[in-house]
Amino acid sequence: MTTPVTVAVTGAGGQIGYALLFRIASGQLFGEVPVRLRLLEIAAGRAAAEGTALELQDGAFPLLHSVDVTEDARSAFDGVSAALLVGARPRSAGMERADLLEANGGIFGPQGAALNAGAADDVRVLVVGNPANTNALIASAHAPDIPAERFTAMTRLDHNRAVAQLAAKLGVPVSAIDGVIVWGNHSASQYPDLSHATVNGRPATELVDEGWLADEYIPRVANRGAEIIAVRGSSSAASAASAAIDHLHDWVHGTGGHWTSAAVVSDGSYGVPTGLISSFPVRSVDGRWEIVPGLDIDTFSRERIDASVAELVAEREAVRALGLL
Ligand code: NAX
Repeated sequence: MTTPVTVAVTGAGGQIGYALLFRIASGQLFGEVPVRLRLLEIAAGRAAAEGTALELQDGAFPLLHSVDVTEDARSAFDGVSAALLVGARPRSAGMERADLLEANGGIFGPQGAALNAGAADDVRVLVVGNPANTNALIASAHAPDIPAERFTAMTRLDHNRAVAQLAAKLGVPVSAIDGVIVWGNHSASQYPDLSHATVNGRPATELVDEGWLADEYIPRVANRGAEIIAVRGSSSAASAASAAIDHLHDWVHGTGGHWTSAAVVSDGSYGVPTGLISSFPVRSVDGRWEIVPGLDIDTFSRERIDASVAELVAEREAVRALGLL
């Protein structure tokens, strides 16, 4: 039998965890490889995670080797090849941004240290819990023995939304669309960029007008999370889980010449300060994310990329000032 791969999911008792775990158990991340699942929760979410573990057992997934529920990050991350950091501290009423960053620093710093202590050499980390980019930066800073490029944050949901909204506007299947980019922070400042996108091989910018792009498309994609909450009554869950699967699947198996969007550590490309975890156009080649090089950036795009990156710089300064980096 093939050696099982160990995958940890934090916040496993939450709604994204519930949508995510069954897809991992069915082999959608690593393919035909047995999976050992580790579910990390805090005391308040433990019973929900235990219940999910029972249901995972009832799924009788041929590839599911085992499921363990724990409140201890070191046990959860011991030997993991993939860690999906979903659990985070949400903003409560009256909470300032600095308080939110500090509360999450208290989660992602120790989780980074626990990954550093015990993760497998090939570990890949995807941070979903918000503020995702900066939480990933904090975790990475506490894991000096794990290469920084193994820490990523999720903007794939934003990317998928950007592709789907363009497809809906033009009445084409999503498979007709290529070259969409989401830049910057996973927040309302993100920039969904169609300047390099194609639709059945034709430039998307020839098919949509600038007014729609600036006044409808960009705000709709950037604020889609709020739209889902308004309609559904709770935040995106299955689509977020699906995007997490897409991100890790592509990281492991490659993007086959196409590109997608992911928040990865900046090497200074496109004027994004080195070390920030920012969303870029990326390809996955030989199990590594590569930032797509050499794209022309027009003035409209430059302003929007700079605004979102400025927000990331401010978050980094805030967590530095709090001693979290
Ligand atoms: P839920 O509140 O349903 O679940 C979160 C779970 O995390 C809870 O069960 C809680 O007990 C657990 N948890 C909290 N602190 C923990 C810790 N230190 N260790 C382990 N578990 C912990 O939230 P859910 O809807 O599942 O969303 C999870 C996170 O994803 C939130 O931060 C949310 O903002 C973020 N999102 C990020 C998205 C992205 O595109 N990057 C999109 C979807 C989502 O909004």
